[in-house]
Amino acid sequence: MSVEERLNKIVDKEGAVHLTLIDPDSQSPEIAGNIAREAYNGGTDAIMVGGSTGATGTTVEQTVQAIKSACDLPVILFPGNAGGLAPGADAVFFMSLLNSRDVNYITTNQAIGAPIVYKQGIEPISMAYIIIEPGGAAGWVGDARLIPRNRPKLAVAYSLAAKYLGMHYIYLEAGSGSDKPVPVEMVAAVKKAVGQKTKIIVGGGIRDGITAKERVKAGADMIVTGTIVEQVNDIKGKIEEITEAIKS
Ligand code: 1GP
Repeated sequence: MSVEERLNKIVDKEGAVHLTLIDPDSQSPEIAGNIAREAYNGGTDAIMVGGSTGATGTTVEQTVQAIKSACDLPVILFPGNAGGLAPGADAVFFMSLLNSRDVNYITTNQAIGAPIVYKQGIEPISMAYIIIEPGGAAGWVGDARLIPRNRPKLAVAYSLAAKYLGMHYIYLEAGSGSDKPVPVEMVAAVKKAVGQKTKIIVGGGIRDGITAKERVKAGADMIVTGTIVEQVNDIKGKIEEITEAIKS
């Protein structure tokens, strides 16, 4: 079964998927492996590996290896650019930052990265990346024309464009460590427009079960959390709080 099929099956069966994001630039591969194991014990469904800065080459490769040996979860690359690709992962979110002003983040890194993905035999999962205010480092690095938080219609417009372009997943990103997660009204409007088949991922600034659950109730199929695993001592307990809140 492909990683995409596996994730979609979890959405069907359990109501939502939880993804733990590990930035290889934030800790040693060994600690990344420990975080992944704890998140696995807390019920997370897959590990994403990536970051906007410093997550390239051997740093990514060694982190992927450490996570693979620490737990039995799929590892999905979440590259900031083509340099974030590395062998050993199960899949890659093959994404285009649709609301970027910079063609590098819309199609050029994708063209540079595609032959690498092909050669390494990593499963590409087609994804639109849409950055919402405040946008964090990803918004700045990706030169995104940030979608205002009070303009759900603009998020819907980009999301429908993503669907019509054939993308399977749509990631609504508020930015890592954001003080404001993507508004519930925006998630609901996007889900209503794109329907069941296109999966909505929501991340950025989600730190507790209630915030995650509200977004799943609004229509998010997958929730990403990253920063919290770097902040709490009880990683398993924190991830459990979120997975228990979002799964039916
Ligand atoms: C960032 O959406 C992810 O790309 C996760 O955000 O670090 O705020 O959980 P946090």
